[in-house]
Amino acid sequence: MITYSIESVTEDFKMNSSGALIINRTLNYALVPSYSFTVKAQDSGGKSDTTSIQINVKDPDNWNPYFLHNLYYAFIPEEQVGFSPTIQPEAIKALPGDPGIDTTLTYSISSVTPEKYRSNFEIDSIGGNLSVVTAIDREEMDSSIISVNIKVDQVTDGRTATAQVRVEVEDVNEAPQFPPEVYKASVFSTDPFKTPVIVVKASDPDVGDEGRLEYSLVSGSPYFDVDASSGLVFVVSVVDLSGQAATVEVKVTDPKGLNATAKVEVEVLGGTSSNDMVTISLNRPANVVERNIPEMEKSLGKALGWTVDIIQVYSSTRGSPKSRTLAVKSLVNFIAVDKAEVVSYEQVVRKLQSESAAVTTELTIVFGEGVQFAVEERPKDPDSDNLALTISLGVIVPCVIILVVIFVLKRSGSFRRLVHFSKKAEDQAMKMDNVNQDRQSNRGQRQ
Ligand SMILES: [Ca+2]
Ligand SMILES: [Ca+2]
Ligand SMILES: [Ca+2]
Repeated sequence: MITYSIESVTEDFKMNSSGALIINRTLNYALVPSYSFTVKAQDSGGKSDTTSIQINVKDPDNWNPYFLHNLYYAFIPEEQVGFSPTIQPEAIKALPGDPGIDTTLTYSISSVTPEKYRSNFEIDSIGGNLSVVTAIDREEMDSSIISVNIKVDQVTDGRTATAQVRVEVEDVNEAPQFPPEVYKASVFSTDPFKTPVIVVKASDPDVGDEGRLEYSLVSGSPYFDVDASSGLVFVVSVVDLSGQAATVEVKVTDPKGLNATAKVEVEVLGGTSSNDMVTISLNRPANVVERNIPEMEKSLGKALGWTVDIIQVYSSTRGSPKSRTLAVKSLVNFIAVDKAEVVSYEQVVRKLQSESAAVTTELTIVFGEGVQFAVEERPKDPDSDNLALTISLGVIVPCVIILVVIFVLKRSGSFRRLVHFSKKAEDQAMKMDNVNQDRQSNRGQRQ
């Protein structure tokens, strides 16, 4: 009969007499990864032999990997690309649950909330470094927080762990912007102080900034100025620029000092004086004519072959009491422009007479059948007649005082128009609202 025994004694194994090797207690790879010992077989006569046994303990890896923190924090500035934020409380790191296993961990992003920011983030699969690959616009976000859910995979057996990075997108002040085009406008050299030239309008990406943008001129000018809040560029005095082109540079500044500039090219039409202004009368009320100024300019322009710019529309009851005896009538002051040159009074009157039929046909399209026009007598030139000026001052002054005149930016182009409106203050306020709307819409007309 043969009996078996372990020669080198270990408490972890035992062998029974029939030769079965038995695990005596739980093996721990971390403590003893392998055993080697000798076993002996012996017969009843005392003869024996030995052999060596090598036992390797397997590490079963029954632990998931884990992140050192369940929740990480990151702060990123908006509008930045290729940015790797500093992660708090420390850099993202995961470890295998079983330290004895040499396994590869790979990091990935499992989901992002809100989902639309999924493509904005990337994580380095080996190092776990989180980066922003597409800029995030803070102004487009409902909340400044984005949750990036990350995952680590243990390549060998697919065991995983998850964690979250709470990303806070920080607002950065951005500069205001003008549209890229150059603003173009025209004024007459005789235009008085405060004549509107054009409205410049910048935008600012930052919430709340837009309403607090301030406009100013890049350098002071004796010719033009700009209203700080509305962006309305207006004439100071352009009489010295007659026949020239001027460039006005307007700066817009946001509440934190970032700015942008825009150029306004202003053509100052020279040689214009009241001498070039032609007055015609129409048998239509002034308010009807006012409403049809663009159409009337177009139709007159078509009949005369020039660009017509209506300067003023008023009721014929102004001035001479004699005209009050007439039926409804309005007077229209205009100039004709041919290739940026103002056409002389005489030329315009001659053409109005020679093209009378064509003018009437065109005006009929605008004002309907029965419309009639007549060329009004040329007003006296005050400069050439000082005596007349002195005598007529008593008449002129009251007329000037009761006239409330405002300027309207022409919808079809950059000339501005002077329209006569009601004397009443509330009417004026209402009309100024309209002017402001016109100014706004004028922005879309830039060349
Ligand atoms: Ca932004
Ligand atoms: Ca911003
Ligand atoms: Ca800003």
